[in-house]
Amino acid sequence: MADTLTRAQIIEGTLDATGLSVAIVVSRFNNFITDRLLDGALDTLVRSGARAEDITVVRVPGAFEIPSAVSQVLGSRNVDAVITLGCLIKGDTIHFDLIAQEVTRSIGQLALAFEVPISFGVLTTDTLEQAIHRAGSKAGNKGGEAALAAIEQVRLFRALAADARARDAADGAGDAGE
Ligand code: INI
Repeated sequence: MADTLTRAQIIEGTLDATGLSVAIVVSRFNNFITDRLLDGALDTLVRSGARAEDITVVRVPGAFEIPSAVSQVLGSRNVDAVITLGCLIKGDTIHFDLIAQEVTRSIGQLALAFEVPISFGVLTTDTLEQAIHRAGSKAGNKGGEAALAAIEQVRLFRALAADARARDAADGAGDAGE
């Protein structure tokens, strides 16, 4: 297995955000949590090489509004990636389940429909305590993780495109020799 992996072609993204322009769509609902997620995402982007001037923060009322805002951003701006941040905390009704499912599914669909990477930093937790743990304390900062995922996907997509071009060029050179 280890030997196969040594000889296999491995394509993966780096965590270099130099020169990238990124939109962050963040919801205000539970803003004491989403503000921390935003801090984590901004900090990670800048530490990874992005310029503050190349980051756009789009605020929406609640998690439910995130997918439609992502769609608008991608239709109107030239960005390399979109980071989505929100916080859904389970209540006593099925409201949470309905919104959580819809938001997750819609962001996934957008990620497939657009060629721009979209990362998922929407917390869906049973309790406020769990959300706090994921917004910069015990369980890290999911905003920062979503930023890293977005950067890596941009670099991966570019590496895949470069690999495809190199293989096309090699095929063309082979054809010319025939
Ligand atoms: N929005 C959230 O972002 N998190 C929640 O926990 C939440 N709860 O529990 O209701 C929530 N509801 C609002 C929703 O996202 C929409 O903004 C609202 O329904 C208006 O469309």
